[in-house]
Amino acid sequence: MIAGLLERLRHGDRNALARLLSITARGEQLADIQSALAIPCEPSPVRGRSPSRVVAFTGSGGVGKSTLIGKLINLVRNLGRKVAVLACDPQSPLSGGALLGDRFRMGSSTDDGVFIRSLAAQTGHGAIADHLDVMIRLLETFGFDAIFLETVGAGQGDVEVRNLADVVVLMLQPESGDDVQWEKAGILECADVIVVHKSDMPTAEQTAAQVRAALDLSMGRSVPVLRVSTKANQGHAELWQAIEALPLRRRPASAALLLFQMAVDTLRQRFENRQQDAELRKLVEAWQRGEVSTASAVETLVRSLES
Ligand SMILES: Nc1nc2c(ncn2[C@@H]2O[C@H](COP(=O)(O)OP(=O)(O)OP(=O)(O)O)[C@@H](O)[C@H]2O)c(=O)[nH]1
Ligand SMILES: [Mg+2]
Repeated sequence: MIAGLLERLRHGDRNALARLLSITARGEQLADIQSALAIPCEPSPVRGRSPSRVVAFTGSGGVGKSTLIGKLINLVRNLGRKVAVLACDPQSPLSGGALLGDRFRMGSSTDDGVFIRSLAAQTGHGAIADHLDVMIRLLETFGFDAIFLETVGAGQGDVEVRNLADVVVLMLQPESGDDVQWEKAGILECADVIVVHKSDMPTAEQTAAQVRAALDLSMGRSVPVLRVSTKANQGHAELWQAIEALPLRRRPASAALLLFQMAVDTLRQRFENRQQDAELRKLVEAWQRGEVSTASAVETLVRSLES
């Protein structure tokens, strides 16, 4: 079934894409999906295309991520590119992400070059929805030129998102009281572009100056700090230019790495099937009592999962 769906996805079937994303979001048949993605397709309408640009927009709740993304969708569409959005929502898929969909739908409801999906982020897993890497690969395979991720900034989650995205756009707003937080959490270090959003507010320039000063103090690299107001319709072209000027950070997924991920999934499945195993229980107890070292317990566990 997965191979069939992927074949349809590769030929531009949006229903197949939607179904595969849902299956992935539920964590089902991941090994099948990953192995099917790893097999080069023949013939493929995607071949010869330049790789997708994955851009993460991160920042506190209410900073205006969805509104800004809605605006950028229009800008990117006007350049003739196809764009997909994965909006990670920490609470429920019905608030932030759906709101973004609503906003965009208000503008243009029948555009085939746009795809928006909201995802529930898992608690205890940063601000990132599970299996986001596989979802990005699915959207890439479909042929989107730009893939936007909306994630609520949460320190650790930002670090994770950096591994998935080519470009991380950190959004701040004037008078948010966020300034102490971002300096402490090292969040600035994860950003490739910093947006002071809602720059229609009077203290925006002051905030931008503070950010520039903090950057000068903490890092040697130069990070663009841009003022953008979606309300006043200012700064979006400059933002997109800054994003496009950055190199694509992600390397094409290596087949060896995909295979390794599948091996890990298989081992996890075996482990879950053996939770009640007496041998395993004995090993865990001995380790807890300090009778076997951690290194040796790990070796024994790996060997016991070999078949
Ligand atoms: N003043 C001003 N307000 C804005 C601007 N852009 C968005 N807003 C307002 O900011 C509020 C939050 O916007 P959202 O786009 O929902 O913010 P978000 O970061 O996606 O929020 P979450 O998804 O809840 O994390 C809304 O009330 C917007 O109308 C702007 O450029 N200027
Ligand atoms: Mg939002």
